[in-house]
Amino acid sequence: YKSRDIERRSLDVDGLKRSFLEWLVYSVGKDARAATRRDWFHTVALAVRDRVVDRWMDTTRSYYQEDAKRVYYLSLEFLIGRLLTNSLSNLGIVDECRQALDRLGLSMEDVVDAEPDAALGNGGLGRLAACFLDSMASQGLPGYGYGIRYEFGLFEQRFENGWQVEYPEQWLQFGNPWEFARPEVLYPVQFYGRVEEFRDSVGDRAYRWVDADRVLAMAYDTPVVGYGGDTINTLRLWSARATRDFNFGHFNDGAYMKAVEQKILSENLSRVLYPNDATETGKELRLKQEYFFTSASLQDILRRYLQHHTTFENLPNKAAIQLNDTHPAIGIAELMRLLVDQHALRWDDAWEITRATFAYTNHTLLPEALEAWPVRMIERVLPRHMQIIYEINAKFLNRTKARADGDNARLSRLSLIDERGERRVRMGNLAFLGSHKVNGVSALHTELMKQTVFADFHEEFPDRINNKTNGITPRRWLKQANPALSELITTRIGEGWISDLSQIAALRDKADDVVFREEFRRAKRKNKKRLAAYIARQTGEEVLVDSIFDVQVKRMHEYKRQLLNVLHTIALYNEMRDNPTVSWVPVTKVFAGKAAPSYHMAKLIIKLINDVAKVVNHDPSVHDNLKVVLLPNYNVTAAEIIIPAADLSEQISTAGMEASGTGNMKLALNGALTIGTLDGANVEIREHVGPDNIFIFGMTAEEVNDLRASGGFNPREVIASNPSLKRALDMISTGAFSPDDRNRYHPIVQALTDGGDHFLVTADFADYCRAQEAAMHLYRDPEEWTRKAILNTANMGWFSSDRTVNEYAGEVWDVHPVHPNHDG
Ligand code: DL6
Repeated sequence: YKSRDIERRSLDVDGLKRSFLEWLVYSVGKDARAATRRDWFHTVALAVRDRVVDRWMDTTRSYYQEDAKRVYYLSLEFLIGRLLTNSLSNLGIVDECRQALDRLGLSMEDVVDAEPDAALGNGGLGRLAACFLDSMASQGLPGYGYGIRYEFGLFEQRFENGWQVEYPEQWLQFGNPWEFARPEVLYPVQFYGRVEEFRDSVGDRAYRWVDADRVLAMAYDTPVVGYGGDTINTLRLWSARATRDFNFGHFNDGAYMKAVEQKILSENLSRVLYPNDATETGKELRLKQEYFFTSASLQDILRRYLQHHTTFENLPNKAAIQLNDTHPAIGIAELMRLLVDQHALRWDDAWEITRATFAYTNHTLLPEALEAWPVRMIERVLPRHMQIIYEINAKFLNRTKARADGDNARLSRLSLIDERGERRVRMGNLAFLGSHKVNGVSALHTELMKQTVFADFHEEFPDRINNKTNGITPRRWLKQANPALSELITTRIGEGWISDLSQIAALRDKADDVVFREEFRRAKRKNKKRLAAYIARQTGEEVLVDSIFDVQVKRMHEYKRQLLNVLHTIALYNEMRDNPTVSWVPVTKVFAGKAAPSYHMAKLIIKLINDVAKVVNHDPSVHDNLKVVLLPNYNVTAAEIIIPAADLSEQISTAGMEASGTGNMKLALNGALTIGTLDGANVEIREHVGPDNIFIFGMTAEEVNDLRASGGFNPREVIASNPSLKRALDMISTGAFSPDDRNRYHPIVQALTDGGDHFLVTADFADYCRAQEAAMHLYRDPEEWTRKAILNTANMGWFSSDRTVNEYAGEVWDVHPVHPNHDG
């Protein structure tokens, strides 16, 4: 037994190989002859998991023994991606694993490719949560992620005749070797019912929530391996289970079938992730999901706290709860309910504790994305919470200055209840009021929060809003995704950058080193070949490796302005056709991204990109100088192939609308030059990489605001004065790309013309084309291009999510690293 125990921890090639063979036979139940790639993936994942478990328990035990303050990151989304390379890399055994597999006649790539991509998120917000998990563990911070174990992740996107079609993403179909089911960690979560008033033991008025439906939340834990393997944190995801009443009840025939239906309905809570990005649709199931995971997480947090404490006044000293957007904001009312109704605290004490425990991150200012639940729905689904929200609101409004000043308009803006039209609970206001700190995700976004959505709250609580510019983990987004570049960097400056990305600044000097530039280009070319092969596999299209890889990868959304890029593509296509003798810089336009299934305009834009690709890619008159590809099913795994290969990074949102962006950071870190507006974190990227090393164009957020406010913007005038824009739009509207349905793109043309062009695509078109020309001109000078690319990589150190979480730890959470004891 003992020797097996040692075997399980062994990190050398022989030990790994023996473990693989043992796991294959005794856990996967196959022999080497019959094993598929998937079997091998499960085998290797289980063997790697073995190497993590002791350290995981050490970590948890150290937190417990030190009664350390923990941070709990509550997020409806964790866009984790694959974990095998990540775990091997953070444990420092990638080569050992490769060799062990090699000895078994297996290729590491094949095994890695058999892992499904865990897409439990839509886009930026979910991926940020995953980067934070990596950074917290890598910094030794006691951090827990809490979320939902969706049975189906974000849908799988396929193109059928150029249109997006959604298929279920069955990532759990063959089991998940990374997780540990915890059937004993089970919490009841209630819905519906009514509230009963009664007198408590000292005669005070008290409330209880009765006649409610119950669902159980069951925990699944996934270890989060920090870099170096010292700290292994926990991601706890909740799965819905019907209560035992169902399993052990006695039914007559009719009741039995009803009960089975009931069981299925209650377990639907963790069935599927809502595929929205920046738009919410007010669905009851979504509200229930939010409450489900928040309530289970809070019960778990309180249980952990009560292992060391008997009263609650120390809760804020032991637990920091971060709300990833308003999705878990109902937690503020839930903690109040738990403290007041279940633990009999006085309201004011409970409120003080709640506020000191929670902090809230806002990720968008788009009005349609600000959650506001109908009062009638909350009253029905969570009746006690509605009462609590009213009470919080009444006490707050009674105290505000607005009341004293008689400023009713301000008072109604501050209210938790929006009284215009159907009455709704403004979750942003609840999150703001119930938190001691509220942050935006880039400097510009935080400023705009103060000026717009939270202007009144900011006036009321001037110290509460703070900025925490997003970051990305250099482990996944440089070390793992880009081995060619990361090995080159390590040979020149050592490997300190992996855990302290500020050290990458040591590359600045190398930008002037001709040999280094050559090597940097070689690494990029290797990545471009890899992407070209991927493009060929996915789309059948052959692209020139030496063309500019001009990349726009992100969710499809009008504010992100894929349309601006498409219009430029068409304009460039026309220029190339008009001037066939000019020696053009070849360009490959790479797009990828999913559209929310109900977002018709975004889906039409997808079809347009595919239609434009069909025409451009098959036109011999452009001599392969222009290719357009839209890669299907963009996810973390695809991003890891696309991003390291990019030359040009498209970050072209209407200024003021992209809260931060994180793809912009990943691309610049991998040596792509940004073409972008002064929006979100682009502003800070420009400051760091230097204005000479980025292509900035377009209106500023202030100019956008002024133009919109003036009401004087007329897209028709702009179009009429720009022949290349007019020609591109005419082609779209007359069916040049849709001969089978010439009116197909009428809604797009309409939106850009008589619709008023809300996202100012036409307004920024000319300057965007100027910036594109500057990029193409620079690309003709490989030395100069590479010099700037190196300066991008070298100057992105500040955008590590390690920096971001350290700022949160110091300024919001007040949590400190704990060094687990691995000797016990
Ligand atoms: O903060 C992460 C990420 C930002 O980088 C993006 O700019 C922003 O659009 C995104 N927001 C969302 C919106 N969802 N909500 N709510 O994903 O957050």
